[in-house]
Amino acid sequence: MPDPESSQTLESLLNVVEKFPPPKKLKEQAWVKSNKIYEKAKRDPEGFWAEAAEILDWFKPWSKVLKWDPPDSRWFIGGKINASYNCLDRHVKTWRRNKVAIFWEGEPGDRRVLTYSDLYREVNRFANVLKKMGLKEGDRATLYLPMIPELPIAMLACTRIGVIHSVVFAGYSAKALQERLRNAEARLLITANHGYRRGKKIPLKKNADEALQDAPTVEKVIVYQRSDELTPMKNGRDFWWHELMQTVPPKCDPKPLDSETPLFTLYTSGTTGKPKGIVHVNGGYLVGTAITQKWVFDLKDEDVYWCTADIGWITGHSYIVYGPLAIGATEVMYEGAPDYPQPDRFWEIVERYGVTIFYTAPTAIRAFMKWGEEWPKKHDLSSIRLLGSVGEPINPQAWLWYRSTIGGGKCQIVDTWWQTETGMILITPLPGVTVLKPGSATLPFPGIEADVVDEKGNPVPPDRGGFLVIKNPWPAMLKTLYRDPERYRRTYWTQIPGAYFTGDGARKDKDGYFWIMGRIDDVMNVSGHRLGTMEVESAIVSHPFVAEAAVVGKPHPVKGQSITAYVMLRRGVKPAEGLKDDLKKQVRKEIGPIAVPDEIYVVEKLPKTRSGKIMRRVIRALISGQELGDITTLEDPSAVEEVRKWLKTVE
Ligand code: 7RM
Repeated sequence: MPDPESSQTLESLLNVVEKFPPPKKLKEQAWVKSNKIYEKAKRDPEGFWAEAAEILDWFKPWSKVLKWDPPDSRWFIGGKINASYNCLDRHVKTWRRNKVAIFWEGEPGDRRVLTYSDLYREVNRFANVLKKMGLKEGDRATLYLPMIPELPIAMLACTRIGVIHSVVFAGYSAKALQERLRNAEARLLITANHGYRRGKKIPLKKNADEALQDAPTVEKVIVYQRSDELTPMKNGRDFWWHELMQTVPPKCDPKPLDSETPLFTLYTSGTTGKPKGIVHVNGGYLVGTAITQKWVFDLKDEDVYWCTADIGWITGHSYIVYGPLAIGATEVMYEGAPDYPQPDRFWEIVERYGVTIFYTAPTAIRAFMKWGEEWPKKHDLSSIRLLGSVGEPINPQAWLWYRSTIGGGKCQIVDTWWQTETGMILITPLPGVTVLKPGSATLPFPGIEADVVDEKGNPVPPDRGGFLVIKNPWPAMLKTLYRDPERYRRTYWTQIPGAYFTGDGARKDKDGYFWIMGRIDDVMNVSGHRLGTMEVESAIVSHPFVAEAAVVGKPHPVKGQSITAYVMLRRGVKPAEGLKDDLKKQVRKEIGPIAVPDEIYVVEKLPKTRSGKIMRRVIRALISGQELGDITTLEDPSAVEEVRKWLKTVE
């Protein structure tokens, strides 16, 4: 078990910053006005979640809120529900039918506005397309699409008929897509001829063709035509989205699904080279995302909400697709990069649509700081009333800059801690209630019991580092890992007795506020992207010249972490000119551009423990310049010395 104290950051600094109580105006109109809700939820968590579940429309009410048989949870037992019905049908029956659901903007500047009725029509038809392709409840469809409205349309169409979607981030390579198609045993792949990123075309269909060379379960491919550019189509396998849409009837009834039927799988990085297929189900996930969307973002019908994440990650699933649409929100969706064509693209969008709630990642905020205030200053951002942060710890300096420069000094910031696995936000301020401390995700959401413990599961004293755990079940919790229940149990439920192990280190201050310190396992967080060190290592090792590799995350002022790789070559191989570039290419090919190391060092040997494990943690601590005081209790001190010596020979 790794030592959480080794990832302690900025502790003394964090203690001295100012506090920010909710302004009166915000408090008066907020959905949650009083902190009594915490008491209430604590007294009767199941009653609390039962009430929360009223936020949705159920075809059949559940008979029991929770059956908790650790590590297996069942929520809203016996209930029948449909996500697409909740996100669409129930809104088009009301005044919201012509309300804007999505203001969409493509990177090249194309724009589309979709009302709830528009989305409803597209989703109905596309659900019929899926049926026509022979898909039925329980089948898997993999979605490899850019940030275009067709992505949420395809997701909702899947949920309409009980098809389990598996979205693969469009920045992943053909190889990574192939691995995910194979693991999910997908019958259908939905993609586009290409996407756009920083003005360049990303050849999605070409990648898909490459992936499909060895993904035998995939029978058919649907291709959305993002531009006029054509792509080779394989007869009998590949179909154009727009052609299929013309061949099907306009209506498709939503299928009432059991609360516990899978809604989607989403792959995320863990501590081995093999990504984990996180499984979320219909009932609990939708309750958890809808209630947090409403309360954490204090989202009202009049708001224009914008979450800048990519739907390829969990943040986009929960807080672009299911959360906002379930509660009938109006939102912005943007396809491309924040600095294309210029570093004010986001602010131009905020101004154009009058965004009122803006949710982004610390890495983006630090990039904006670097680019300079002149870019946001060019635009009228006064519509913004609430800010959000997610994906990694936000340093107080970035927090304060975000509040003053983007929020005009008047906005609260919700720093939301959660994970792919948790499905919903678990540690967060409630904007009308919580006194903020810059850099702290503050307190567990009502009904959530989080703590900071040692490896035996005992709570550590205030202001001491430990493992962040969740002590009771919550509705949007993952159910299992796709086709690997044993890994599910082992990864999350055996490390700390009686609790869900998050993999994060944290401390709690005297007021009970949580300060998340980041991952304590072999998972990196690079520009808010979660990547396993072993995933990157196995990509590097797949190069024929490489014998072994050690990959570590190193603190980086903008990205949070950057990737450093130490590489040992096979016997007889000389480090030739261009080798490092080849290795970078290899990683790009195996995983995608997000995983390419910033630094690669060719070394003679790698420091290992006696049992043969690479001492990544010691390397990481030393290259981060961290205090090693506590590492020695868990690690052989001579190992630390050895790595220290070894590092000297490297750089
Ligand atoms: C939502 C998401 C999860 C990991 C998690 C943390 C880190 C996320 C925060 C944060 C500090 C936050 N899902 N993390 N949010 N750390 N403060 N507000 O990012 O599965 O991709 O990553 O991200 O380490 O374990 S994720």
